[in-house]
Amino acid sequence: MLRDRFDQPIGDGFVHHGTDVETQWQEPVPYLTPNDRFFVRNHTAPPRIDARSWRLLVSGDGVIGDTTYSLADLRAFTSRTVDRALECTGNGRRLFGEQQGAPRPGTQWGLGAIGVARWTGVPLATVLRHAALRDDAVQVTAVGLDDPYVEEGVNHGRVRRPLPIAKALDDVLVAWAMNGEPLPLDHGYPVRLVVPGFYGTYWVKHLSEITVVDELFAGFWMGTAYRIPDTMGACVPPGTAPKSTVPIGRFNVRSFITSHADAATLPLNRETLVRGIAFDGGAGITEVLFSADGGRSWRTAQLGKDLGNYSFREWTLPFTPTAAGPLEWKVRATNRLGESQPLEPLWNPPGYMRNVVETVKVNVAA
Ligand SMILES: Nc1nc2c(c(=O)[nH]1)N[C@H]1C(S)=C(S)[C@@H](COP(=O)(O)O)O[C@H]1N2
Ligand SMILES: [Mo]
Repeated sequence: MLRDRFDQPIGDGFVHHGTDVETQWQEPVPYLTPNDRFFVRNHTAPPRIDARSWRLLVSGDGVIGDTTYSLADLRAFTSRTVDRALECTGNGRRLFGEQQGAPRPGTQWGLGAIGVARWTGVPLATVLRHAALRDDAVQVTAVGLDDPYVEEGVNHGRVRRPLPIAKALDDVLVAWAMNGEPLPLDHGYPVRLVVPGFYGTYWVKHLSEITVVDELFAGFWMGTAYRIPDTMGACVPPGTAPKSTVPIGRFNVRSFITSHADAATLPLNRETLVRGIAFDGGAGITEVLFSADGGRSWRTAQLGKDLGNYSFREWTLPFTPTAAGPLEWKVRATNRLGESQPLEPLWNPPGYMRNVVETVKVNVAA
């Protein structure tokens, strides 16, 4: 259960991490993640907003004058409904500690800080053009209405995240519905951004203002938070202090085994169907390889139906163990751009954008 009132706690079916909750995989993984199973990342708490008096303000040097929109104004534009995955930048962070012996600070997510939902809203491009966008606009910053985020006594202000103008005009939605229902409190009621293929930090919830600027904004939310070493293309050994950083952007290619967890037991000489999901930042998954021997040999998994480049790509592989004892399973996906997953993790101080080939350790019963 997800709360629809403030006096209710978020219910069962989740792994709890303070103000955040993590999805527990169901088998088979549903095509769309139900609202009451969808992970939540709240820096503070959802604000109390009356949708009737709520307004979105579009302002800044990048537009000719300020414009405000009510929910009815937004709904009056031509809307779109799309299926898009939302992944937290820190998804899998706990595994840096568990699997690589290099724990990272922040929400200790397993692999459940991702879901796919059907979002309905108006293209941000429609709103920006209606608000008379100027040619020299370079960046669009969305601000949320939840309380300012305070970390170790430092007030970083309200959650906000600047988007490059090209992405803002491409496929971003100003959304009010999730899986056919009004946005739940914890998922951004009444309106949030949907930023296809980009990590969750860009998907600002409880939207209040969109500021369009003709100069780049830095500040905490862009200059400090959610950045990774610019060496992410190469392997950085744990503990390396990055010389310079770049903002995080598109989802990395990833794949998970969802049918079996660590310490699962399999019967000897009997076929087991191994299954899981793969996804990337929108290019589309073309291949999933599975290893039952810790990465020494690989077999090609069967890909499920292509449900669109921003949905999960299901994969399956029938496997018959022929000897008793422990096995190390690994899964590795590749996308249409030829991007794949590294065998060694690309380590970074905040534990972002994990996409190392994950390992599940199972046992074959004698
Ligand atoms: N206003 C607001 N927007 C926010 C956040 C937040 O704390 N406040 N968290 C961001 C982060 S880090 C993520 S991963 C996603 C999570 O969206 P969800 O809670 O709907 O799953 O929302 C983003 N938008
Ligand atoms: Mo996140």
